[in-house]
Amino acid sequence: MNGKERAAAAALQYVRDGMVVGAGSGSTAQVFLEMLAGRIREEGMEVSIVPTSSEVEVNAVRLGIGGLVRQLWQVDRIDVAIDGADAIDARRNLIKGGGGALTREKIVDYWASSFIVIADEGKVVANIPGGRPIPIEVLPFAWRAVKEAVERRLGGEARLRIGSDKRGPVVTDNGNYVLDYVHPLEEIDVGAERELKSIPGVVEVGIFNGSKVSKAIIGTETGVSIME
Ligand code: DER
Repeated sequence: MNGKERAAAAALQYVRDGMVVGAGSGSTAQVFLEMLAGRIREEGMEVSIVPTSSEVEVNAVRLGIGGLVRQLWQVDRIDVAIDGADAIDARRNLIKGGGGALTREKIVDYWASSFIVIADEGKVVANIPGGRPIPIEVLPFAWRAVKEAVERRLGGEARLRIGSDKRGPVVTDNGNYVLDYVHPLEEIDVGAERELKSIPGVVEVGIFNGSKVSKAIIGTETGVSIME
């Protein structure tokens, strides 16, 4: 097993029969979903799955558990959300949004009774953003205005995310664009989440406050370490 697999396998133990599970996006969360599908098939475990992106919905159908998918408005709670991260620091602050799903992820992750992050040790940084860009979901109408405002307030550069297999800007599941903001310093205060969110046209910011993270499971080549 690699770090992602070890973290995903460890997270599986926090899922119980009858739970409503928030399913994160990205490759690590996909490993978790595959393992969860296995438990469901082999043990007849009954859970509801709330996807955080169209990627997760498609994967659930592909894994034969599409019938367990519920839209967020169909459930009255999220018992546990399992999600990845682009970076995580010692206070469990996260950078998320590398996969462009940050808005639905934050809604599900922050609403969950328990929010568990799974990542390999390569995602651990001293302080966020740890050299990673900070994704910002913006209304298409406002992308240039937000870009200018962010650069004026915080310095650095905010780049419109352009598709690799799709020409033109990446469009999120919510019909918005993404700016990848490169902060000029190694560290950014977690309060920047609120400051950036206050800019008109910003839909969501890829800074997740560590106070919302119940635990982080960091997978290594030899085992897992838990941050809580
Ligand atoms: O987009 C996201 O927030 C994902 O969770 C991402 O940050 C983690 O993706 P990975 O598990 O493929 O590295």
